[in-house]
Amino acid sequence: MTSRAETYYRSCNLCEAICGVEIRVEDGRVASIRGDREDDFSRGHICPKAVALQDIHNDPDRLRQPLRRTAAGDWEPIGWDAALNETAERIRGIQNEHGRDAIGVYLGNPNVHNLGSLLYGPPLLRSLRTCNKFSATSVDQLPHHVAATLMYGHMLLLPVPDIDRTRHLLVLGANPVVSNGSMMTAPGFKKRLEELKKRGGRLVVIDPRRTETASIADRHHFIRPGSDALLLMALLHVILGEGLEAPGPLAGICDSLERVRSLAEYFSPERVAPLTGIEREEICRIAREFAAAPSAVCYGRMGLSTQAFGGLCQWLINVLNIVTGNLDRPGGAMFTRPAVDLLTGTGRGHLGRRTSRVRGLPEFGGELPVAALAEEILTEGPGRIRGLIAVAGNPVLSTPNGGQLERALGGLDFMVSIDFYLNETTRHCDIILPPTAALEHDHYDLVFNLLAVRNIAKYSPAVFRPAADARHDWQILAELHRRLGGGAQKERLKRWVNAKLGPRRALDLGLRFGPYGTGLMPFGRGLSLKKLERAPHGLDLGPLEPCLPKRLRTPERRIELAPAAYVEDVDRLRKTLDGDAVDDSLLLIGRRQLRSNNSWMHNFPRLMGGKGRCTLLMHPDDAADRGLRNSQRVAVVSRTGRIEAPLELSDEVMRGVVSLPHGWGHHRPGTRMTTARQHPGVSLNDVTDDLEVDPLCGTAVLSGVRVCVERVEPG
Ligand SMILES: Nc1nc2c(c(=O)[nH]1)N[C@H]1C(S)=C(S)[C@@H](COP(=O)(O)OP(=O)(O)OC[C@H]3O[C@@H](n4cnc5c(=O)[nH]c(N)nc54)[C@H](O)[C@@H]3O)O[C@H]1N2
Ligand SMILES: Nc1nc2c(c(=O)[nH]1)N[C@H]1C(S)=C(S)[C@@H](COP(=O)(O)OP(=O)(O)OC[C@H]3O[C@@H](n4cnc5c(=O)[nH]c(N)nc54)[C@H](O)[C@@H]3O)O[C@H]1N2
Ligand code: SF4
Ligand SMILES: [Mo]
Repeated sequence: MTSRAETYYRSCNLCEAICGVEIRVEDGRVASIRGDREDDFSRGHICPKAVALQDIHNDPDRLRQPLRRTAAGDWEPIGWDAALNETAERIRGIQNEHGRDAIGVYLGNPNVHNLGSLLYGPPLLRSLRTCNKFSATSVDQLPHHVAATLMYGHMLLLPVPDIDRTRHLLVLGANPVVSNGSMMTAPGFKKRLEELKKRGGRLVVIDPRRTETASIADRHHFIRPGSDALLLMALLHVILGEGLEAPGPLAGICDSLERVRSLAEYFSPERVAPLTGIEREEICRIAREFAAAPSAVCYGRMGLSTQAFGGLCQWLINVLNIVTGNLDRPGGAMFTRPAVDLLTGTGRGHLGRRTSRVRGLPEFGGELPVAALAEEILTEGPGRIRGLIAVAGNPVLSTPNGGQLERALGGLDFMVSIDFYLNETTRHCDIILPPTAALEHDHYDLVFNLLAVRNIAKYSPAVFRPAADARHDWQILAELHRRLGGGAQKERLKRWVNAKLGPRRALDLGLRFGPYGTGLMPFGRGLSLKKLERAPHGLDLGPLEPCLPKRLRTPERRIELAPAAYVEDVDRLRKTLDGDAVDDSLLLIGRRQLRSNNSWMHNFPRLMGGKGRCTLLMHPDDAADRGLRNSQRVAVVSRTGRIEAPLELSDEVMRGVVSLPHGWGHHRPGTRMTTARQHPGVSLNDVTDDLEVDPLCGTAVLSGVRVCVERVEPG
């Protein structure tokens, strides 16, 4: 047999950095995966997870055929038609008997990394006409969308830090050196930071842990978890109180600056210092340096978004960038001009049109906060969820009070997951529909091009042909839609055509009619899929350019600096200053690790070497106070649960704070993930609390969870 070697160029779709990879295939197997040096955007950078793309492809535990639960509780493989028919029948049966809302939907994170799911998921969801839609957004970036909607008029008008040109980067609650950046697609973040420093720029990090990012910063300040909105208010207090604001050309299109000034007045540095743990002088210094920098950008991510004042935090970050003239200018926070522009054709976002049935949490853009999912299943009454469709999600490990959700899932009449693992969530299913994995389908990043620090576009061809009886995510979604949707003959024909065409056609149209597109001209010079396919390392469409007020989607193309929803919420923030001062309970925060990706990449031996990573970090003085020793097993206890983990003493966490990574807890019975089971760890979300949300937008509070830590007696 002759050996056949081929090289493929793609973007890694595992995280938001979308690094270019070069995949060499020999005799039908991956021979190597390397960073693609000719990809001008990622310049050869990859992290260890990229190499594991082949492990996902080859994993013997990966499901390759639909599974159905038998009466005895085992699993039997079944054919696609049978699986899809039964799924559609069960869903329709539940909706016919109990109403539309009796079917709930949960969409997990990998959906946004999958072109087919992005294109074929929404029509299926709409056709279900259920109010009970949930996703990972409400344990993640929801506050960013709320700010974009309320200030810029569209949930996807998300300003991106222009890190390649800025002179001053103020980071709160993000660890891009490990996470590789989020809501900011910037592969090789560490190198980009080094370049920032080389051009004389400054990096300041605010985080309760001296993270990998903080360690290379010019300055790092510990902050008491959950108090960032106070700090941000105080920064505005200093800037607006000392007349350091300089909104520049934005002044003419912004409303309510005086309102913000008067709101910030109360939050003086001396007032907030005791609660934040950052001294008054330091707060003034952070503010003055930010205002004085030739260009500056403030950026906050998971640690800010998933706290009790996450909504206010993301608003205040935008305000800070605006009043210092740093929105929409090079080196500040800028908007992209992606080749497929999602601003047309997607919802603008709206907050609180409806509320959830049981607790009255606000909906955003048609979705309810996932912190309410379990109670919507468990609480009797009309509109109770009795059946669940989960697509690429593992909410048992990734949403607050996972233990309660697990009990809820166990009591459903029907559950189906589109997922290729039998894991902590899918083990509760009646049917599992496994899609192809990344290397078997082509790809284009609709979402992350929108969030990239340069305007870029790249098409990734499939590396392997899927097995004859395999289905892509989009095919499963389209087939379910076809089976579920009733409607007129014309509608049915449309669905049938869509189920045949696939995402490529929609992508080509999106490119052709996008801002760089060639339209329908067969020989035009503009962008089309064909043109993109001729650029295997991707196309650079240039740096981010100022685009305001044109790109705003507010009625008058103006920016409201003080939307009513935020102004009202400031009262709640003010009250925290009047409350009890800091007590001595411990505040639990999360931490991401380079070789993990949320909950689902612990099944690859290549990423699992070394000592156990699921440890509880604690400051040595806190341990001494409690008589605890390094490496000792401790219990972490909260209202919702109790987990045990080895203690790791380190002064990289501030006093009063403990840290545990999320996405572990693979010991549950009935899963089929051999390697993950050997390194189970415990789930942080067994002790986070579904009742703790930011009431403004319903985002779960995952940071700063009050816990007790106790010694576990051996035996
Ligand atoms: N305490 C705490 N909780 C958190 C976080 C935290 O920082 N702390 N982070 C939150 C964040 S930011 C996020 S995004 C969420 C993630 O929450 P989820 O999206 O619910 O969880 P993941 O761990 O990403 O699980 C993804 C699932 O999709 C499957 N999958 C992977 N690729 C594909 C695919 O291409 N198609 C299909 N159909 N399935 C696929 C995997 O097998 C896995 O079951 O977790 C959140 N939860
Ligand atoms: N290796 C790896 N990369 C990933 C992921 C992964 O699981 N592993 N997940 C991907 C996903 S889905 C996302 S959304 C991104 C997230 O990307 P990031 O937000 O950059 O990642 P985190 O590590 O969650 O960073 C949150 C930081 O907030 C800090 N923090 C916690 N509470 C507070 C607080 O109250 N105030 C402040 N100021 N800081 C606080 C934490 O110590 C932590 O350093 O990462 C993505 N990339
Ligand atoms: S940083 Fe993200 S995109 Fe880049 S190789 Fe790692 S997982 Fe893939
Ligand atoms: Mo995320």
